[in-house]
Amino acid sequence: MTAKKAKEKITSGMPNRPPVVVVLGHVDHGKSSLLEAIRDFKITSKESGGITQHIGAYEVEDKGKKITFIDTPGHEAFSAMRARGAEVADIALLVVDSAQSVQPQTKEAIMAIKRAEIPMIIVLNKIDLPNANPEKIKGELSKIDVVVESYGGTIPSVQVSAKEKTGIDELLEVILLVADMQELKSETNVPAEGLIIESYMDGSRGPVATAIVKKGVLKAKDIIATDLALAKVKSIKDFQDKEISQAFPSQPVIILGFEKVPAVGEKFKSYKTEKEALCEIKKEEPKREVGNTVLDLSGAKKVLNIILKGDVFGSLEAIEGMLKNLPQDKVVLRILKSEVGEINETDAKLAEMSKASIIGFRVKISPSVLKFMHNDLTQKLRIRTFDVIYELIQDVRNGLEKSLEAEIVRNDVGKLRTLLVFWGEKNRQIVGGKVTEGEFKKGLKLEIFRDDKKVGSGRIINLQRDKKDVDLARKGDEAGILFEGNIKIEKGDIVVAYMEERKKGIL
Ligand SMILES: Nc1nc2c(ncn2[C@@H]2O[C@H](COP(=O)(O)OP(=O)(O)OP(=O)(O)O)[C@@H](O)[C@H]2O)c(=O)[nH]1
Ligand SMILES: [Mg+2]
Repeated sequence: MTAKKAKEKITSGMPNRPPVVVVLGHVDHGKSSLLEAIRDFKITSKESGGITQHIGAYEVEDKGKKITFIDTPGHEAFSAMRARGAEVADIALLVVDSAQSVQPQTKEAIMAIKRAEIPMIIVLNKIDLPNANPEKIKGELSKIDVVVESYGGTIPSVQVSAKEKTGIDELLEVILLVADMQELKSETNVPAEGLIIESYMDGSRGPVATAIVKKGVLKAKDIIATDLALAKVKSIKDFQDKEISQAFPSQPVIILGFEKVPAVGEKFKSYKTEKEALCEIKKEEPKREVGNTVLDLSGAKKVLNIILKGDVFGSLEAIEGMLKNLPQDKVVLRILKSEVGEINETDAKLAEMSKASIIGFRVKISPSVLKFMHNDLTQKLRIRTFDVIYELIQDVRNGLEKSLEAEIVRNDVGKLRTLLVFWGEKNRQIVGGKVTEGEFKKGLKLEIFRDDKKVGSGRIINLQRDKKDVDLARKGDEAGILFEGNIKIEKGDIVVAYMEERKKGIL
């Protein structure tokens, strides 16, 4: 919609607004490829390993009608992003790989769509594959209460190939049809309102937020505020980073001018004056869950400190969520700080002070820190950066395991009843007895029991059978032991032989 056309609409009452369509589905089922096919615009090529790890918003125009699309990641870590995507959308596309089956995140997406109470369209993708079986998918979906039209339900389904760009026209038609039925209207003569769907700190531009306008017209130079952050808008850009003067309902925008990075999921509103906006801002930041968890350090647990830096809020949230799920019975993972932005000197100082590792996700290390690392001969500063979320998680897991001391595991090997004490001196004795359980070997550690109570310990210096040195005596054998220990063994004592094994720490 051009600004002029929109203006005409404002004057003629409640204008229509384009649908906001969220693309949801299991990892690798082809969400980004579908958007790429729709927009004929390379999105996937920019991603690390083709895995979407952030939320993206795009606008397309079909037969003069606009549609806003929100791409979401399918990886299990990003459930909050998917829920947020469904929350801001009018319609959901549920993408399912026709050659596969309904997967965990397919189900999770269905739950998010149902919670958001928006209509869904099933997109049966990868129909070009020889083993594609869309009927099987429809059957699976109907079993979980998602019944498509051809199965007697009300949910439209479309078969597409994002790769071969087939079925795209039909899909767009269905989207516009569903949108028409929703009669999406929006007030434009009210203060602008919207939802932040992604945010990050840009080295040169400062805080950058991606938002969807929900109501009103957002203009460059507006004063807006979320619950926590104020912005005297410096500029607004469309999804392609092109400067625009105003943005209308349903439009995805990039907003520059926030004083600090607003949190994803926050609503923003525009205000007449800065004073009015400031009144609405909450003074206290809500405590972030992970970083501020009160740790139960009773039982002398070990603690591994880390500092997390990420490209966008959404990925930090996902990483924190996954880290929280690592087993922490033996070592506690403490996230000292979790922040958007590059790894800077403040992080390095905090890391040094608290003996923490710095873990970066799709962020750079500032030149001053790099220089410091270069000169740090002792290599005390541990900084690692990652592009793929599960590599990061694996690294932290390895760190936790490494910090565990090897556990010593004790295994009982044999039992002997003492029948005779031959000889003794200071801490040595020769005793004879019968092996009643297991076996006895030279070198094993021993514990001595009298009337079921442990009375001392020691080890086997030498072992004899029939007055000959042997390495082993089995159950039923009579054996002589040269014992060294802290007790005088008596006739009738029970001698237990055991082994100790050092086992690598397991979380
Ligand atoms: N044969 C075939 N392959 C496809 C099709 N659509 C996507 N793919 C392939 O499937 C893989 C995953 O595609 P993406 O678009 O990255 O999947 P996604 O759902 O966005 O994945 P995440 O964002 O990580 O959840 C890529 O290798 C694509 O080339 C299709 O229609 N046919
Ligand atoms: Mg993707």
